[in-house]
Amino acid sequence: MAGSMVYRLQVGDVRAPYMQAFAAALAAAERRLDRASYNTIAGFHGAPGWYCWHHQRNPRTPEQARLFLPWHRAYLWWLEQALQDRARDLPPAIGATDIALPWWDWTAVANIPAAYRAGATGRARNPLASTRAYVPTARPPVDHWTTRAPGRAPFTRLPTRAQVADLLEDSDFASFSDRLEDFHDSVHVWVGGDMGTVSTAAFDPVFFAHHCMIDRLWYLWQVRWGITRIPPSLLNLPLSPFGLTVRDTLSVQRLGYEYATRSVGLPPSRPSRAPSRRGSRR
Ligand SMILES: [Cu+2]
Repeated sequence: MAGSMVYRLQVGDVRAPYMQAFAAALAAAERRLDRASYNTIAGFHGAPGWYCWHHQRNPRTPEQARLFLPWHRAYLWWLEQALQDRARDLPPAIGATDIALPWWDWTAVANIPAAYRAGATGRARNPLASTRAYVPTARPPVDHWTTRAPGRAPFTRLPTRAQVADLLEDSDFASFSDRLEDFHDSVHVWVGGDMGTVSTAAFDPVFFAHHCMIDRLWYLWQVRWGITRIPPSLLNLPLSPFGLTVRDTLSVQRLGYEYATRSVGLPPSRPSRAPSRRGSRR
């Protein structure tokens, strides 16, 4: 339910209750035609909204580039809220389960997660496998079912666990953000198809599982280094169109979600440096 705390979990079997609830809410959002529709929200990132801060149509100053993590955190939160609003459209048995975005740990699962592949549900259409990207006002107009070409881009590899562990040692926000953005880019290119193009990447539902992993890595970094370790000049910058500022995105608990710090896939943070989880909440 909107307003309560949800736990974001690793992408699991599509028959797991939390995955079913997520997929059902996503399918309900895909069916809508209004501002709460998946198509509208997907359109914020590239075509037709172009709100995303990491593409060339924005005059990219170094400062704006560092909005990469806060902007996408706000974006994920926006979709998660919209999906939680869909709970009331679902059968009670499914709608009673917390709806949260799952994350794809590409350091552990070096493939599109099974739940996001066609046929995973045994039904005619898996809402996580593909969605219809429809932007008639774009030039050229966009109207197709999203596709992928995983692993086919030459010279592109998914980031490794060792690379991510090394990255989390980087205490400088700007450097951490830029390095994480580079890893993020390679996953987009590795998935290919729509994910490889800024204009339509967010229409592919796996976009949000990928970005949830990116957001989780920022969260793990924050647990280790503290949530106030960010340039003060960024704090009051707006994150359009979400009505949030960078400051509003620093605490995931304030946004109504949590990641388990001991989730698989990453080594635990070093006890000598890690602030306690409670201590990092302010
Ligand atoms: Cu991205």
